[in-house]
Amino acid sequence: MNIGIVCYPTFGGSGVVATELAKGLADRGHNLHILSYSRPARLDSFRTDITFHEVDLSSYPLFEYPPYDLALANLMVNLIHYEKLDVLHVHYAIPHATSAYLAKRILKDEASHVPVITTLHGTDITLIGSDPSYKQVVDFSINQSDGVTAVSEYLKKETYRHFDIKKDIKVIPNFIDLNRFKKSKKEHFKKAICPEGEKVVTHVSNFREVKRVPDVISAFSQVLQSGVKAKLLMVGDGPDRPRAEQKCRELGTCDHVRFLGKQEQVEEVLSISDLFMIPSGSETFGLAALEAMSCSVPVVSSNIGGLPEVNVHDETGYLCELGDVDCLGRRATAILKDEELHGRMAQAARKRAEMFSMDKIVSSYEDYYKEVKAGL
Ligand code: GMT
Repeated sequence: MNIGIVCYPTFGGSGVVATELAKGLADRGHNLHILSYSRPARLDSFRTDITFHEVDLSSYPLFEYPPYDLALANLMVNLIHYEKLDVLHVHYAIPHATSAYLAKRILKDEASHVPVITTLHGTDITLIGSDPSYKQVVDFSINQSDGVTAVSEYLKKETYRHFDIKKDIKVIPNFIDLNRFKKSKKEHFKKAICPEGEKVVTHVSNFREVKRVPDVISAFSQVLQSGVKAKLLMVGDGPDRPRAEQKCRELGTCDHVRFLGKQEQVEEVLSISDLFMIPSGSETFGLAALEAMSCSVPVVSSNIGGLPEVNVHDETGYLCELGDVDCLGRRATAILKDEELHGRMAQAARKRAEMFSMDKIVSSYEDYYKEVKAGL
């Protein structure tokens, strides 16, 4: 099949999932076209079976805000027409599902056999999508898609709660490349960061407010107070990084905290990690937690959204109520202090990650494309 995949190019989860899906589908012999405003971070090597198409946003003095959704729709029209797309799969509803609707309307019969599949990822529903400025358009565009998937049961329920969706939403969870994300020996790296054999606590995110990064710093400070020798690795960057840095200055823990910025090879950092902390205020899945688990790293997370569908309490780690920093610190300390418990959870984490194997989930998408196409 010729498959068009539309996504945001950033390090954010939806862009990662879309790009990894494109690679997985190309590995199965499909021809992939990725549409975005710049080359996705995870599209890191040259492949003849994946073509990247940059959305061309011509600027004009009249446009304080260039109409990205129109330029994207125009590119979709061209790809359906010239590249003979069989499927158009958009990741993140805003504005991708709306542009896809417009492209199909422009092409009329010529595109009637091309299903538009919209995958909902999270903030397109829970934060931005339900904002009154976008709600009507998002509702309409999801209903106009030929197929709709959500990355967790939680997100499916939230979508029905926020919108008047007439369609069946299929849950296809996010996935992980188990060969890439596995614990590998990085002793030199660990020695450099932890010369005294300290334990490593890691957090990975885009440092937006919703990730509650200052909570990670506070909980880690409790770990240190309990007497555990540890280092905290903060991977990623974003608006709340200064707040997190300020927090460690206030708590006097900066000597034990390293802000590593954005990293391409997160699996290398996870390979030397003993614990992953994700205290988000909202998370429809928590791909970062799954990446850690796949590297045999137990997770301490908040008990919200789709996180309990990934991190199983008392098995792969612990869940704490939202904002309960004390619980995060206590649970992290318990895992780091008890080798037997740590070993058991690390093993269970990897085992749980295997349920989200790339192979299995890419097949689910492939089957879903065929099913929706057959129903057109
Ligand atoms: O988490 C973010 O801020 C980025 C966002 C995105 O759209 O890229 O992530 C969402 O999609 C990911 C992939 O499906 C999920 O793993 C994240 O949980 C979800 N984020 C939120 O719901 C806040």
